[in-house]
Amino acid sequence: MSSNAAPLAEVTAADPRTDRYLRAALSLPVDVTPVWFMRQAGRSLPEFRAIREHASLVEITRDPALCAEVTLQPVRRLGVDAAILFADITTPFSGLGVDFEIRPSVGPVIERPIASQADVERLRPFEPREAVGPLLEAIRLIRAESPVPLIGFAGAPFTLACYLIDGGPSREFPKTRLFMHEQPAAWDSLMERLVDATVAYLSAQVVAGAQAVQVFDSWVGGLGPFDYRRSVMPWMRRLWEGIGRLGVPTTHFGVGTAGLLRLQAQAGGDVIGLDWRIALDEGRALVGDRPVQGNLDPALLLGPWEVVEATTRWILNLAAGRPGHVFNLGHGVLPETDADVLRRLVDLVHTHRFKGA
Ligand code: 1CP
Repeated sequence: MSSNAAPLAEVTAADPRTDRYLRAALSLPVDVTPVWFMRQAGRSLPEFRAIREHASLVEITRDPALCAEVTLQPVRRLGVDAAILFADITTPFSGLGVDFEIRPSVGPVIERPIASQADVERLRPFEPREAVGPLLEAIRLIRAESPVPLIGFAGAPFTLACYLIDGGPSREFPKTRLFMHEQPAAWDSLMERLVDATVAYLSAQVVAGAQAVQVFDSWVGGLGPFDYRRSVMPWMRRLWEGIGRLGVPTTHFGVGTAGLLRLQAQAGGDVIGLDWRIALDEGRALVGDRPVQGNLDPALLLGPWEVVEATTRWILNLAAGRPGHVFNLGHGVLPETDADVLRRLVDLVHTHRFKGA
C-alpha cells in the first residue's frame, strides 16, 4: 500500500461495513462476507429513476453533487459494503476526442467508429482533470459522506475497443475481432493509447479518493485463449503494472471467462471476478487461490426467492469461510430487479454462517 492510499488506516470502526470490502479484497479475515452489486446504482432504484427523469447519465456525471447522490443511493437503501462511482465505461471517451451518446434501452453509440490507423492517430491524449473534472470532484464529495469504501472503475482496453470499433452494443463484436487480425499495428497503437488513458484515469480517481479500483473487461469472454494471449494479455499486463502502483486493491472482471481465468490472473489484479458459469471453488483454484468476487447469476433475482437463497448459500459454502471472497452478482443487476430483493440478499449474505465442510 502506498502512503497516498492508506485505505485501512482511514476507516473508522463506527460502521462495521467500513472496511469489510477492502479487507476481503486483500485476503484478510472479515466479520461477515462483504457484498456489493455491479450496476447497483441506477436502474432498479426508484429514487434513481426519479433523478433520471430530469437528468441524463452524461449530465449526472458532470454534476458532482448529483453524481455523489446517485452513487450513495444504493449504499443507503441496500446496505451494501462498497459504493461504486456512478459513471459509464464510455465516460472518458469525450476526453479522447470521441463523440458518442448513451441511447436509452440501447447503450453507448459512437458517432464515427474507428476503422483505421489514421482514426487511432486522431485520438487525443487523456488529461483527467480536463476530461472528467466534475467526476473527480464527485469522488471527493462521496468520500466525505460515504460510510463504506468507494470503488473507482474503468473499462478494460479490449472492452472499450469493442465500442470504439463496432460502434455500439453487440454480443459478438465482429469488427473488433477482424480489426485485431487485419490491422495488427493499428490495434497495438489503439491498445497502447487506451492503456495509457486508463492508467491516467484510474490514477486520477485514486488521487481524488477512490479506495479500490475495478477494471471491467466485460466482453473479453468472446475471445479464445490464443487471441487473448496474443492481442490482449500483453496490454493487460502493462495496465496492471501501472495501476498496481496505486496502492489500492484492484479487481479484474470479465463475463464468460471460465476459459480465460488463468490468463487473466496472470495478467494482473488482486481480486478476480467470476461470473456464474463456473463454481466458485473451481474458479478460485484456477486463479491460484487469489481473492475472488462473484458469483450469483443476476437473472435468478427475477425468480423465486427460495432459488436465490439456496444458490447464495451454495456459493457461500463453496467460499468456505476463508478470507478472500467478495460476494457479488456474476454480472450487473438487471434493470427489472426489485430493490427489495437486493436488500434481502445483502441481509442473507451478512447473516449466513459457514458451518464447515
Ligand atoms: O452501479 C452503477 O450502475 C454504476 C454505474 C455504471 C457502471 C459501473 C454504469 C451506468 N455503467 C457501468 C459500467 C458499464 N457500462 C459496463 C461494464 C459493466 C457491465 O459489463 O455491465 C459496460 C459494458 C457499459 C456499457 C453500457 N452503458 C451499457 C451496456 C451496453 C451493451 O453493450 O450491452 C449500457 C446499457 C450503458 C448505459 C448505462 N450505463 C450506466 C447506466 C445507469 C446506464 C443506463 C442508461 C441511462 O440511464 O441513461
